[in-house]
Amino acid sequence: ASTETVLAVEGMHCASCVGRVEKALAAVPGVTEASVNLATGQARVRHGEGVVAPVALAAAVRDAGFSAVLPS
Ligand code: 9UX
Repeated sequence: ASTETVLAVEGMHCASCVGRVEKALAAVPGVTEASVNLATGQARVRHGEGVVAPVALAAAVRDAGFSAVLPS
């Protein structure tokens, strides 16, 4: 089964930022789809259930140069 994790991304200012975050998230093993909304800062990440640790997604976003907050 697959599930979705939603992160709040801070620090994006243009479409290019969105592309960088989407690419970083999509590169995390187990992720099948990542879409980022620039206006809301919301990143929706589709991945296998139990396959991806949410902290790994946040780490990927941070490695790409942005801030990420996981849902509480
Ligand atoms: Mo756009 Mo983002 O010019 O880090 S790429 S602001």
